[in-house]
Amino acid sequence: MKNNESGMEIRDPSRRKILGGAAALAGTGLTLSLTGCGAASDGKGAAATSTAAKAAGGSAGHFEVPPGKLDDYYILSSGGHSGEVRILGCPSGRTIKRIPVFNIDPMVGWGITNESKAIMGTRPDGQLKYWTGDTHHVHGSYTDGTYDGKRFWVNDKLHGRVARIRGDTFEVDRITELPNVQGHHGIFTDKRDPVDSSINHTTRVFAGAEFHIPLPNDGRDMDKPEAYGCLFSCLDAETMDVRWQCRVDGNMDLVATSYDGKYAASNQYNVEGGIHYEDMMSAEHDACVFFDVARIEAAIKAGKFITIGDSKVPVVDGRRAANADPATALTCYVPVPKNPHGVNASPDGKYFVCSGKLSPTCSVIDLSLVEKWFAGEIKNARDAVVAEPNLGLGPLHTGFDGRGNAYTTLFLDSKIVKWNVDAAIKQFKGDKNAKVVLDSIDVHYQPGHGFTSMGETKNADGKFFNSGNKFSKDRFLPVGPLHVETEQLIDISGDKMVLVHDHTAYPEPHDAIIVAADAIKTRQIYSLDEFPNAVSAQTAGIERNGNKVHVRLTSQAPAYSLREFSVKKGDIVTITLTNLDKVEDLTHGFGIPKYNINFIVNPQETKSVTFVADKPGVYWCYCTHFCHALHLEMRTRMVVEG
Ligand code: CUK
Ligand code: CUA
Ligand code: CA
Repeated sequence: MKNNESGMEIRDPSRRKILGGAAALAGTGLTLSLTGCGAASDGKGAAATSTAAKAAGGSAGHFEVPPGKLDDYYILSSGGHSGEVRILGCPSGRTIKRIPVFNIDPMVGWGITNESKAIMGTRPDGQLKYWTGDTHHVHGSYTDGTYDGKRFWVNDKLHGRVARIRGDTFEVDRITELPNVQGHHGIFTDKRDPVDSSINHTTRVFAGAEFHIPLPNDGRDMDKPEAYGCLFSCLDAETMDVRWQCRVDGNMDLVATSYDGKYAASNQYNVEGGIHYEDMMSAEHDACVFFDVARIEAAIKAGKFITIGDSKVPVVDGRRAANADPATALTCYVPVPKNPHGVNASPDGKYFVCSGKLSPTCSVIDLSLVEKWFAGEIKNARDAVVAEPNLGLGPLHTGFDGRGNAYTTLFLDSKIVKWNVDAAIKQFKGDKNAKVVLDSIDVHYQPGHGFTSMGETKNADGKFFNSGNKFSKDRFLPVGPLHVETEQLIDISGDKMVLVHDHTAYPEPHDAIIVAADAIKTRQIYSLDEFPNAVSAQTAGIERNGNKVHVRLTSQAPAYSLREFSVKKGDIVTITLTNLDKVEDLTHGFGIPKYNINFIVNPQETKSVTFVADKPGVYWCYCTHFCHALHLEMRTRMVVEG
């Protein structure tokens, strides 16, 4: 047995060989993004790891979900550059649903139907404005400090958007593009109203911008990086309008919110405003910036804001120079060691933990001391840091068990470390006997996000920790150069962490939340009157208006209401389809060969598509979703006359 730099046990030196190179370089802070790739491409290393993988166990058979039994939790996971969100069961790890969000998905017709295009946003010519996205963080609506299951939100880092997902159908109902923002990364809902303390549910969604850009980004200041800026945005949870933005010094990475509703926080890794990564690492300290939401909204009421470019959204000044006086400050910058990653709020409401990334530490920020800084009672914001335990190499994200313990992913060490927050505070005060690190477990490999069951609520139950690993190497059958990712579920209910199982993750999820199944109430079918364009037996048929043709169809297994319909070459055809079937899961599809039309209608749902009938001929529109013994016979014939 040996020790690494952080003083922790190394259980398997053979395994460390492949990661050792990475760990050794980590001290320079330069190699974080490179190390995983280096290790992953080391074929010998991969072989050497398999013993350790076995040693790490996977014994917890009692968490198996037997056939026919349901999971205890939903996992809502981002899908990274796939642009989607996934729903998994926990503890099984089974994938239950993929929700198209910023991507096109012919399975449901997302990005194909008129209704989904209206949500995604179109250009004047009717084409989608964007059909790519990069989702990182999913968070839910809260009531009384815990998930109410009503709604979920996810960010799009690529185009600076926020999408809202309905909790009853797990479908996207709104997408908002943030003005003057690039690299929108962190997102979090408020847990109660920051201004009206009688409102105990989510009213706002906060969004941080990671990349500096000219403000506005219209061609000005391109060679003047010092003029670039980053905006922190606040959306209205109900209307999805952007309520306000706050300009900060430095950039923003992850976002967390306080349980009292008053504060949102974002960790910053580029207080330097650097353009190249070495510039972004030049300062000894970066920061975790706290936003006093009530003060920001009061400043806007008092007219102390600007607008930027074409945007009408009020923008307040949250930069250091404008906020030097704590009594009026909108923002508080708490210095933390250089280039931190995730920030997470502890379920007792007391602490925000910034994971060190380039520093082997986590910084524990006491919210009550941040509050004291805003009240002018303490001078130095750094004094709000009450612990900085040394945990290992590459700490990225931290989850909590509700029993005072934290679980931090160590990217470079490929470990999860369990540590006690109170003990870390005692140690920081000088108690040399404080037992901070309680346990650690190898994960496979290079974990990014890690999250606990109900861990971002006051009902954190300390049952499971999910490690979202960035490299799977030898854990699954190889499928060519790119490997699927591994998520590892860990039982954290006892003193020792126990690996439950690996499940695969199609690249590449970042964050997720684990939500108790009983917090979510889904519906069985839609209701016809939710759709103003619903087709009934009376309105079904074909209607022509110049070269615009509207085909109104209903479906009822195993037939569409029209057996055939004719249009003329050049017609602009809209097909509206209402599924009259009322049985849960009795979904029909509608595909048109050669016309790129493919979508489904769930029971009692209505969708429409519009296209130009530019190819004469006979086209069998058919049901793509298996629905009935006569599913293959479920067709209608579209004749496009030349
Ligand atoms: S980030 Cu990816 S592992 Cu976008 Cu939450 Cu940390
Ligand atoms: Cu209707 Cu298959
Ligand atoms: Ca930095």
